[in-house]
Amino acid sequence: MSDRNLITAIRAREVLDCRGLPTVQVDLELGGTVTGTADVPSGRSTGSNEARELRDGGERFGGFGVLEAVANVNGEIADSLVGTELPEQRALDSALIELDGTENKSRLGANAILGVSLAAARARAQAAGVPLYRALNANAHVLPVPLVNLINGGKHASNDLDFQEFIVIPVGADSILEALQISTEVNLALAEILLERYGKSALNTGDEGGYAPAISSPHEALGLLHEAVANAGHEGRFRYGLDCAATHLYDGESGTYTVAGERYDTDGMIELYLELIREFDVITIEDPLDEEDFEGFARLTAASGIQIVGDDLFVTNPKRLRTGIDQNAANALLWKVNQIGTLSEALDAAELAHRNAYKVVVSERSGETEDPIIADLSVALGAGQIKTGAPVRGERTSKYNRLIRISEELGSTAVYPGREMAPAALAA
Ligand code: 2PG
Ligand code: MG
Repeated sequence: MSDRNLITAIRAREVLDCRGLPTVQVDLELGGTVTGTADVPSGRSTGSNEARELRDGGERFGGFGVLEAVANVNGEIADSLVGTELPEQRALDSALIELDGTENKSRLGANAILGVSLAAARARAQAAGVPLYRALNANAHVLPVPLVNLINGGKHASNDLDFQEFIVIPVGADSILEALQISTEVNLALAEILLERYGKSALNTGDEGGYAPAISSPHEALGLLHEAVANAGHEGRFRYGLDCAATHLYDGESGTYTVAGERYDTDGMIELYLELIREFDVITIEDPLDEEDFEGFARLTAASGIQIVGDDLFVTNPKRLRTGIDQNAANALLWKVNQIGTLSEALDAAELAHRNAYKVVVSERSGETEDPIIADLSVALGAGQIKTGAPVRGERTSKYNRLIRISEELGSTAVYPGREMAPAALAA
């Protein structure tokens, strides 16, 4: 190891995310010359088993300040690392976990730890003179198919839609650029329909930039997406997806979910999903049931034959994913680095998923900054799918625009696996 790998500084600060709430930004400097910087994302519809982000409480920023996490980076973490050689990612992350000493990173804060973990990965790539996706995977060449969230509901919007995300999937595009073009055309067509049918207020948007019309029925929302695809002239090139975030619709006492004013037990929810799948070409559903209902997930996975994704169910945690795999609970992992709190543990979860024929969907959080790191991570993983909101607003477009640059860098080696996601008969 040379001086180039010497950690010469670690600095954190409080910056703002797209919701106007504070988050942690970390610089990690190597050899006095190269600095890797990373911002930490944050969720609103969080799973109860996620690693714990530290929030200050009190009056500043309504209690959402992160000065304590910042102080933990600038103090304890910097004290233990500055002046040492930057180890491999796994050794660094293990050292951070050990320093924290808790099961869920609640002492130093998952936001403090993840900021350092990601900034180190960036610094290492920069020192090597290669993009992050290449530093993490010498063979990286698969661009992800975007799961584009055009209608927002649930905790992400102030309307009466209970499901959180209504998604279009440009499976019939030939490249990421074309995927973004046709998805944006659909979004423009959707705006016209909404304006005409429901008036100006239907063009208000939710946390991830999707429209938040005053409707409540999932059938109506999916119907709108179909109409928008047809009006944009792209019929047959899209499939559809949902993130129901159903943990937040579940009442543990009665064992029921409330959707559009109706109550459903688990069997009723499964029936509802099977109906939506048949009627609307839905090919992926995330968090269809409560975060502890591995058994219900397994029944839906078997009955539906489509992609069932665990988000709050797995929280990017290899242990919970293992439980899910053993019970055939799902067939895809939603992958969010801040749910687990270090890059290495998140990579372990992705590897476990891939080894067990689970798909991996790399995901944003509702609280993002302009940091595009998940674009690089999705390509590094060869995940084949990314969920990063509507194609609007800087914190979402930064990821899409980074994918465009990566696809240019990959040139003719780039693969866009859209048609692999749709049934052959429909993909032609
Ligand atoms: C989700 C995410 C991101 P949040 O549920 O999948 O879309 O939302 O970051 O609020 O948990
Ligand atoms: Mg989710």
